[in-house]
Amino acid sequence: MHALLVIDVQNDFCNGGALAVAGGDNIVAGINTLMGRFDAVVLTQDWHPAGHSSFASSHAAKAPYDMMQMPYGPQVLWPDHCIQGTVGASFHPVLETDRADLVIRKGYNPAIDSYSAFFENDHKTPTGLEGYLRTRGITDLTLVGLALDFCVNYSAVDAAQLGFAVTVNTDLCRAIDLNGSLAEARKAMTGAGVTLR
Ligand code: VGL
Ligand code: ZN
Repeated sequence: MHALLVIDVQNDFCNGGALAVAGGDNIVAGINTLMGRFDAVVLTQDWHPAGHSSFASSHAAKAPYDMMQMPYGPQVLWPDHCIQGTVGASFHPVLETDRADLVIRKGYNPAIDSYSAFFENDHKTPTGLEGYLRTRGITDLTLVGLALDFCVNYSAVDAAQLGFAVTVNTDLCRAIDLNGSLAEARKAMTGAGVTLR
């Protein structure tokens, strides 16, 4: 059983969004086309409360893209994005969300960011996605979406470490590429046994 995992194809990561990823809009049609070829389709949705600890605006004297030491490790501080219930948090209007078996939300814990669809950034708190996939008999995962060097990367590495056979279709991803994060992400994914194609 092979699932398509569509990471964070939301308005705030697309053209005009609060944390727009260059070319984000251009992958949506291709993702829709892919959906029909899998046994299951899962969408993730970045879903932060206002005032989330990953927002630069939540910290005095911090600007977007600064780093901050959190109890769980270093964290990039982002512009406010994907706030629960806002248009920015909604899926891209062209994404065929009706075809999803499951939508899994993440990043709702005010104190911990969650790049990965499997674990929050403390690398311990599960989202529940692993149990869903296993109980459905899914062994193989293909990942697409935004952003390749953050949420796709963390999700792919966690999935591989959990024992899933993981492919990232990089044509249907776009990256933020912050201070070499794309090259680092490619190395992390390859090192974890993820197939990039
Ligand atoms: C993401 C930064 C902050 C992502 C989410 O989807 O890659 N990046 N929140
Ligand atoms: Zn986020």
